[in-house]
Amino acid sequence: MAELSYITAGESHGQALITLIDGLPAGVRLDSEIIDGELKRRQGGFGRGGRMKIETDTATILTGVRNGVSIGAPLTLHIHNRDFRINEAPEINRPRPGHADLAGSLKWLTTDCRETLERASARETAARAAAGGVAKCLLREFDVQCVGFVLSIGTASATVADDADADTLLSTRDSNAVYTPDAAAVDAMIEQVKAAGRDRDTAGGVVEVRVFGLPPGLGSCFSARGRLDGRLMGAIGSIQAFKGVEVGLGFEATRRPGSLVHDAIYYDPAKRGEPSFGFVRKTNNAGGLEGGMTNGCTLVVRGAMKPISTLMRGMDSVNLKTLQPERSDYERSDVCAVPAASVVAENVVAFEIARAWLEKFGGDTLKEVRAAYEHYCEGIRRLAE
Ligand code: EPS
Repeated sequence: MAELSYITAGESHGQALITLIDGLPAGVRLDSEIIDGELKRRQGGFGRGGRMKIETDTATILTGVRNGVSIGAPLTLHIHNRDFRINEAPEINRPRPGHADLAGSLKWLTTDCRETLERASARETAARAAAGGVAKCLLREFDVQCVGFVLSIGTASATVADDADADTLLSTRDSNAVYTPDAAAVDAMIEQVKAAGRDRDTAGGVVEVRVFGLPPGLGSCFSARGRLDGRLMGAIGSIQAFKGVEVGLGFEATRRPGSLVHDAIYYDPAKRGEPSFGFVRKTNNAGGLEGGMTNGCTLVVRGAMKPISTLMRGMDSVNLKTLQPERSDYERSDVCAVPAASVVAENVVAFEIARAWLEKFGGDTLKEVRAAYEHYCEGIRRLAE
């Protein structure tokens, strides 16, 4: 039984994107509506550019499946690129500040940034969203729900209640073009994107992911690798253009005394049937993680996305062929991909949670995973007997 893992392959303007997932147990129903739903949402959001009008991302599951159900073998997903022109696309010699262009060209000893940017492009996040979609097919079996949304774009911020439930977040988030659960913040966020577009500039923002329904004890405090907070930070920090990650209160915790940071523990027998098993908190400043493990509260993690580095107005750069100062290259780009990035963040978090889930409850089949989970829950319920 392998650890749940995935790798992606594929270039922005290559033939296709591929996701290869290993370690998924047999017996998981792979729902195309879920996987393609993630892909569709990732393509949307106010601020996207011309490329998303060309592509219609859907995933074909090539291997590891029989009649729509996983068989436990490696799973391969294929997303076709309509804009497939990698061999004809022109050279890029004037690196865009903020993109992988310069560092990659030096690393791979070339003056053509395209050698690097084709793979560095955030197009790759479609393949990650597909991996997250598969993870969600597992997690829904246990009523675990991951909800990603936009918290801010530029200086426009949403206000989101700490105790909002998943359905409340989803209903507002899915009814506006910036994927935020605060209807009152939508116009201001859209205006931030429009203003950036008018300036031939780009806009960044903050996304948040909450995970509902997690039992305590996923992850481990016994090793650096086992700590789930580190893994989630790594997963979000590895998304293209992300420059910061917070769990729970995050950096705000440093400005408060411990008594106003840590979430006091109470026991409420009426809540024994909930993921907290009755060990309740009045606050969730820890964001559902203590000692690198889930604690039964909602998991809360945020990521900061810088503005996209392909600017219509360009920036000062250097031509790698002539070493003369020139403006950076521009072909086409999004003005803002923060809504799309909220979908990617939701999905990379879903995958990390699924991985941690299988570490604790793993088995060759979904049946065994379910039995291990139920056995564990029973163990917690009987702790104080
Ligand atoms: C990207 C550049 C743009 C974006 C792309 C990321 O693509 P193109 O160069 O084809 O216009 O649209 O994002 C996607 C294609 C996507 O699917 O999200 C970049 O350079 O990072």
